[in-house]
Amino acid sequence: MSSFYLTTPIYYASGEPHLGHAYTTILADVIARYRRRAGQDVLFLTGTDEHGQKIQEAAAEQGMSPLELCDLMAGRFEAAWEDLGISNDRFIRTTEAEHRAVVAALLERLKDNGHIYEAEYAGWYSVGQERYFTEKEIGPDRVDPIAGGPVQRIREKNYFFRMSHFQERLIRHIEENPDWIVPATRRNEVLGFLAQPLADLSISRPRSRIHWGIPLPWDDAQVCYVWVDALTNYVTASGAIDPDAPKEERGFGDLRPSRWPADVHLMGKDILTTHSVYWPTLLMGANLPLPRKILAHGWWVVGDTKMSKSLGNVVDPLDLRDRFGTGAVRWYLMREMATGQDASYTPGRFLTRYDELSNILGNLAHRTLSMVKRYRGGVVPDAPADGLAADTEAALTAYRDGLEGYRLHAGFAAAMNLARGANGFVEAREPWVLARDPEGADELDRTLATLVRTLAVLAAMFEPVTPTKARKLSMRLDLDHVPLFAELDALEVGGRSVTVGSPLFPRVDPD
Ligand code: ME8
Repeated sequence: MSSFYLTTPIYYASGEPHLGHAYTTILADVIARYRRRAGQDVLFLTGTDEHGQKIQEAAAEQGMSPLELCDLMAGRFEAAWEDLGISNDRFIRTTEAEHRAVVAALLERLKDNGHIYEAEYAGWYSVGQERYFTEKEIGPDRVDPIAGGPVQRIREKNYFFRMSHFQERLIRHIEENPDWIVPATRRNEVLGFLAQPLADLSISRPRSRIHWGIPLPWDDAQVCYVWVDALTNYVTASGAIDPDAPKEERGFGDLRPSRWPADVHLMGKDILTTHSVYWPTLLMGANLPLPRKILAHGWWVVGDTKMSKSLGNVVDPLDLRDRFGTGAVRWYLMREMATGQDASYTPGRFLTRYDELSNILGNLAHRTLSMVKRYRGGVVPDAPADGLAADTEAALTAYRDGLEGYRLHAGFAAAMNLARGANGFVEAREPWVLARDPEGADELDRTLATLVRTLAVLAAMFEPVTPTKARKLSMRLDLDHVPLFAELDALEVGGRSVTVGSPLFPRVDPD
């Protein structure tokens, strides 16, 4: 069985889960579910980023210890993911003992390989992004270029990683592997960034300033820089490094049997530089293989403004879920955002996407099942399900291309189009006319069999995005599970006893 390892960012334990975090996590979940159904052995990782200045300060503000805050927030993220139907195999927290030991082992390895040195550093630091920016990046107003927050001037002793040493190798890797960073616009951004000489990376902070971190194995007065700590989570969860083994057997160089390298790291475009420059060079320094793909998706805004706590416009995915259901939130996020581009949340667009579920897919299911009940006593006729064959084939091809090529919006558009086409098929065949015509019995049988078969195909296509509703639909079709793609060809619908039930996606009051 082939395996597939995918990751989301680990979210800062200082903030509440919001629509943006939900997007990346649902994107990962949909891919994970699709791959599992295609027979792959999936490892799907998410978690929380719990060290560093941001957490230390947030905890102090709330009168808690950093670990108390992290326990509370990790619990919130885990609960949110459960409510949104996330099927992660592991939830990692960077305060876990195993992770702390792997970070220490990685740092030690970088040092043993001669890539670490000590120096005095002065620069502009953003606590919001937990990173330094250059004079050029912060501009004349001296603000963090990603979120516009404050930066502070810091001068202190740090240890450095010779990131500059790997610049040429990284550029070559990106040029030789055009699909390594997707979409292409993001890849070009990274290449543009790498056109300037790459500075070395400060990888530690004095403990006198930041106590909340992992101490360097060789200098207890310094803690590991939070991004080096956080990025390492992907290796920790893979099992590639055994920090308890003797140094030469820990897994650097001769890779231990493990899930490393990851097949894809998913993230927003805000943290592309850390993932496509810091992370691969650190891996090169430690003699570890690079991840197979880095996907940076676009940014959710609200109307035309940035989502932010201070503006009070943060969209809570759990609120939407309480009103419309998990499937509706998942569908909206996957269908509305073209994977690499920005998207704007508006209640109107949300309702439009919900209406697709309700008026197209839900309606097709309801009318099909009702007609089987009304015209054939609830038993699917044993007739050739030979309508819509070309539409179904085309939809399945476009769907697979979309889900495997990280263009999920296009894949799901193809699925919804099939449902739309099936509604058109109902209008064209007019089963209510056939039912009154004694000569129409055969055609009515074939029409109903075709529609039921199409619903089974749609259940398979919608399972990754609306898993609960897909299961419900399958049960109503008298199937004991949502069919796998490999099972569709041989699937017999004739003779099954269907149940009509209540609408899958009930109409909502737009107010
Ligand atoms: O950056 N639109 O954590 P974070 C789209 N701890 N995606 C969004 C979004 C929005 N408006 N807002 C957030 C960190 N996201 C680090 C990561 S990884 C080793 C360490 C999503 O809590 C998107 O995936 O700030 C983005 O990259 C991530 O949340 C940032 O989460």
